Order: sequence, then C-alpha cells, then structure tokens
Amino acid sequence: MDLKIIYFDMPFWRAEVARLSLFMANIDFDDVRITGDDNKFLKEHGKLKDGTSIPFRQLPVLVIDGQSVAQSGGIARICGKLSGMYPEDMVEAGKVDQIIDTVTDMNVMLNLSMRENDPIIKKQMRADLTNTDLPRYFGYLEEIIDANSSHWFVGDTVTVADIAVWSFLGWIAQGVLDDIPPEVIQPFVGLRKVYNELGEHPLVGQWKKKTYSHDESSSDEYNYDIPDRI
Ligand SMILES: N[C@@H](CCC(=O)N[C@@H](CS)C(=O)NCC(=O)O)C(=O)O
Repeated sequence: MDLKIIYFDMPFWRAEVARLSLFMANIDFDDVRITGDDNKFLKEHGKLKDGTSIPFRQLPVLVIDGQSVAQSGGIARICGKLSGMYPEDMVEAGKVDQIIDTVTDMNVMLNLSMRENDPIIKKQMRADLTNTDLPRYFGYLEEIIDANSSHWFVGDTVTVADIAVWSFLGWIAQGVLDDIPPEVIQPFVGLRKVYNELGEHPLVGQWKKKTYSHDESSSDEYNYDIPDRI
C-alpha cells in the first residue's frame, strides 16, 4: 500500500496523529511537507502541482494508493486502523472518535483567537480560553480518563485518541500561544500522565528527534518543539 501524508512542515496534531501512529507501527509512508507557495497553488486549484487532489483545499490529506482522503478525523481513523491503534469494537471506536472530535473542537476555539486581529479583543479571548474554556474541556477529558481502568483514554493500550491529545497538549505546553500559559494544563493529573507516558515511549522519542524543530527559542505559533514532560 502506498501512503502519503500531506501537511505543512509542523508537528500539529492533525498531521501527527496520522504520522506518528504509522511511524509507531513501522508502516512506511511518504511524509510530504508543503511550502507556502504549494499552499497558494492548492488553494487556487484544489490540487498540488503534481496533480494530487486536495478535496477541501485544506490539509492534512492522506493519499492511499493514489486516492486522496481529507479531514483529520477520517484520516486518524484510517491510520489508526492500519497501525492497530483504533478499536474494532463499535462502542470503543466511538469513544476514540469522541476524543478526536473534542480535540477538533478545542482547536476550533483556539483558531478563533488566532484569526483575531484586534490585540485587545485577542487578549480577552485568550484570557477566556485560559480561565474557562480550556480548563472546562480538560476537565471533561480528565473525567473520561478517570473512568477508564487504564490510564489511556480507551481500552488499555495507546490509541490515536491518546496521540491526538498528546500532540495538542504539547502545542499548549510549549507556550507558543501568547497569553495562554502552559500552566493551564498543570491541574489535570490524568492528562499529564497520558502526555508523559506517551512522550516517554522510545518510538515517540525517535520520531521527535527525527522530525521536530529543536529551536528552543522559537516562539512561532506553528513551528515549535514540544516538551518531553509536562
Ligand atoms: N476540517 C479540516 C480542517 C483542516 C484545517 O483547518 N487545516 C488547516 C491547517 S491546520 C489548513 O489547511 N489551513 C489552511 C486554510 O484553511 O487556508 C480537518 O479536520 O482536517
């Protein structure tokens, strides 16, 4: 099977959930990282310069044997099935989906503030995220972990749900989002355990070493490393 994951050159959860699950399962894939120029082209034409279809003109896109599939959730499910990190049981699978969709919801909340140009409104949005929205969602996620008998989100092994949360938390924990302090995660012991246990997996370490920026001073909201532990 020929697999290609197309995304920007950054370790954002939408792509990482696919890239890392395949990497951890030792499944070969082409890790295509496009430039700003490629992005302009795909916005205009709905495809890359090599003809690869980008259905909604957004990324990530997974290309399987020449067929493009868009949308982070669907891509996570396919990569999870390929890598053995997505349950076969319908209910367990739904429990993984609900986590991925919640990461999407949190991402969308953050996006609103990222698109805000007025600095005062943006600061207020970030304060609301820090004081209310993120802790509320982190609390719901924590309740789900607490209700499971293992310390993972679903079942007793790592699923793509854990990878999505790990990657999303890493983005927050790196402190690259102005006015969202990494400390917002600190009260959530169960979430930190998922993060730290997964981050200590040797294959995750290998993946980070191979692909993450190691510029500690970077304050780019998109180009960042993530901490080993939180
Ligand atoms: N609904 C899509 C959203 C994907 C998305 O927002 N991708 C962003 C990058 S993280 C993107 O392509 N942004 C460029 C744009 O929309 O112009 C999904 O779930 O994958």
